[in-house]
Amino acid sequence: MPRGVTNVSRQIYGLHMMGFWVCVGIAAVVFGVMTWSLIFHRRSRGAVADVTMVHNTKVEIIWTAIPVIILVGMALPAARILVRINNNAHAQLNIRITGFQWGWQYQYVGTPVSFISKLGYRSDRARQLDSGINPDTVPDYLLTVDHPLVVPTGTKIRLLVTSVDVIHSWWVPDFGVKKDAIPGFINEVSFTVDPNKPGTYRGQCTELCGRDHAYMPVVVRAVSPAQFAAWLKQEEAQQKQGVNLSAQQASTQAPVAEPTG
Ligand SMILES: [Cu+2]
Repeated sequence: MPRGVTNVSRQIYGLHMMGFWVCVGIAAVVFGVMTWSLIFHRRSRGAVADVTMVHNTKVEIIWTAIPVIILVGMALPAARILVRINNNAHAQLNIRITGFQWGWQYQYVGTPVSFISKLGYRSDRARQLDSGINPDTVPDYLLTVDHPLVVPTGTKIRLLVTSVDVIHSWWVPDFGVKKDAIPGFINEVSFTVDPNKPGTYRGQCTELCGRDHAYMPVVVRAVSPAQFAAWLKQEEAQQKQGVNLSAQQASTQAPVAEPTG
């Protein structure tokens, strides 16, 4: 389990490790007592089973109370963290993610920036049946995309996750984020990438969604807020240019001849 690079992932990791060490402690006590009994209370040492003891209220209360205390002790921090990581208030950037068969659409809410992210070209070529390309020669095989999602570090980002066809799930282990993309629903999740942890983070669709489920990876590039602002500006300009171009094309294109006969 990765410790991850977000506030969310670190809390989940901490919770996981707490549960892990509690289990280790319980195992040590249980197996310790069992091993001690096996060694020092065996028949060859003259031990005789006490067949008259069939009930002991005090012992039963103890072995009921101890697990209850342990479970409540683990449930309290778990509930506290669940509430904390589901707090989507005061997000500084909203991104709508729409899953489809087979890729992701990213829309930066409040800006015209919107694009589709699909499996990288080299991986896509190599994965074809009888492509003749050895996947080992493709860097980050099946884990690259044409247009990665770009997010600023140190910024609370809220994702609004949905789908247009079947259920997908957007998952980036290093972020501690995994949210189902369900048609007709908008699921929310938020996270903040540590300011000192820019980089490229990879994930996958994690809800079996059909034939090409394995071929719709997630790639997120976390950059400094200044770099992000510059990138967003550039994307906005490009998007505008694209709109102008298609408008121009539409006005200059000769009308398609009606089929005759
Ligand atoms: Cu999917």
